[in-house]
Amino acid sequence: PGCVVCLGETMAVLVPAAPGPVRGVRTWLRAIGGAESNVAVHLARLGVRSRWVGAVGDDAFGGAVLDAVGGAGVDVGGVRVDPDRPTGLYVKEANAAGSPVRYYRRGSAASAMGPEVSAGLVTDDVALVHVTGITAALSDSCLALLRAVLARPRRVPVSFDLNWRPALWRDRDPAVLRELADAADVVLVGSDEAEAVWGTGDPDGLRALLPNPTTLVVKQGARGATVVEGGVSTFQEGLRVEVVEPVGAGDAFAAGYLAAHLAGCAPARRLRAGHLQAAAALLTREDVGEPLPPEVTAPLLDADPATWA
Ligand code: KDG
Repeated sequence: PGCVVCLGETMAVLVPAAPGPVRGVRTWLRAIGGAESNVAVHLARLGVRSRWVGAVGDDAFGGAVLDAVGGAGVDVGGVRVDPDRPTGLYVKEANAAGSPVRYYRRGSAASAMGPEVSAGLVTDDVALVHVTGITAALSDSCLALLRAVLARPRRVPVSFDLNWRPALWRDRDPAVLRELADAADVVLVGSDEAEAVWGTGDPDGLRALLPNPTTLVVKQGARGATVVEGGVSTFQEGLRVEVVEPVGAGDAFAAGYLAAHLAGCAPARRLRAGHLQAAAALLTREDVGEPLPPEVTAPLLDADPATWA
């Protein structure tokens, strides 16, 4: 299959070296995180070619982001290095309950991206463009960029993950998220976040709100997830894991799901592939943790990922 382009902001992340309230922490683990580049990293690990497009500052955190994402095998050749604005940063209090986050990203390099970034985004080798609702909240120019991508000038399909981040929407109107989601081909949403933004997390209710996407994927927490496609709903249970830290699990799910989607798999298999990636992410305090070993994953999928098609 072709390459997946993941477009969005990636930041440096500070996580307490030992769990505890942020105020008292003096020793930090510096990781990196960005919903879209997390998806790109997981895709690369699954053997799917991926490219991350975003912007970082000409600073040490930007360098660390490029090292980490590029080092994972993702093409970072299209990332803009902005000499005038910093790389975004966020701090998360890593705990299993929900990890409150604090962002330091206003005026970041990525927030200055605009529709000009969409020109040249889709080259001939691109099979899918992946975006998320986070980008819509970063700035007016980022919202315009998202709209330009969803207008699909090159007709390449777009997947959209809602990724509701209330802290980013305090002075913006989230109503735009419905328009953006409804313009995509594949929409991924969590039932809890959909409930918060749209008042329903139920797959049928969401289908009524978003009639246009070919595929709607609703993640229903620990219970499992449902694909609604062509009027048919397919539910698949999740895997039971002892959650260490949940941030990043949705991105891992998206990557597993999209890899199986690109391989032409049926809905149940796509959902299983998503659950498997999510389980690995739930077991780590970083946004993108180490992959689960094949002896764990292969029996869960009934087959080696290399033979998915
Ligand atoms: O999905 C995980 C992301 O939320 C995290 O890596 C950081 O992109 C991020 C954000 O904006 O919250």
